[in-house]
Amino acid sequence: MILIGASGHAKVILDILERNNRDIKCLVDANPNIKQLCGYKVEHDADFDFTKKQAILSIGSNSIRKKLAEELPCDFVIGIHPQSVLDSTVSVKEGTVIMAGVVINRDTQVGKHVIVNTSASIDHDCIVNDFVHISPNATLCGTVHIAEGTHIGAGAVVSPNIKIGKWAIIGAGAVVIRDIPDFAVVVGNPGKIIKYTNG
Ligand code: JB2
Repeated sequence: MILIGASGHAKVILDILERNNRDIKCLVDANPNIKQLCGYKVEHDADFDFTKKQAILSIGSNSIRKKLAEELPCDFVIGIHPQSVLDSTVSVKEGTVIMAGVVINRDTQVGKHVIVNTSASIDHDCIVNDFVHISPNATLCGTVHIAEGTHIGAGAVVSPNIKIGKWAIIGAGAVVIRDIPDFAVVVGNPGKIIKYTNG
């Protein structure tokens, strides 16, 4: 299989794949100056045939992952660290990665090309949509819904039953106690909207 993107996020995913004994052929990066990562060869988009390659998009940007997922003719696969704990009822779609120390509880649904980063905690009945990033140590309490493309910052806490719109950004350490609309940027405790992104 291959990883698309050869920088910091790829290093963490390489560790997951090695622990799962996956056969990693190479990484592929847009930057022709990157020749290798962690001892693996790095190929480049311009002269690489992506067709039917088993792949994970190892790029932290939610919008770039969405663009490449729609463009590239790969077979996207899931990466789950063996030291994560997922209830047997949890569903996870293609391209998603689950890092070390993550706990996901009963009846939660995780979409495609999601990053559930190191030691994040997602309680029961949550819905985490496509291209979301839940950063390290973030906490989603029960029945939280996160719409497409939203970034939950490191250590943020989202109270039970909260709905967060699409392509929002929740700052590191924020505590979200009210529903958040699409494209909002939220910081602080209690979390307040300081501006809106362009999507
Ligand atoms: O179209 C593309 C493309 N666009 C960007 N095709 C390919 N094959 N590669 C692409 N890239 C590559 O993704 C860039 O050239 C770059 O090497 C890589 C993105 O690396 P960056 O250093 O921006 O960060 P990252 O995505 O590895 O990690 C970020 O997100 C993680 C979740 C960082 O913020 C990390 O700290 C974070 N843990």
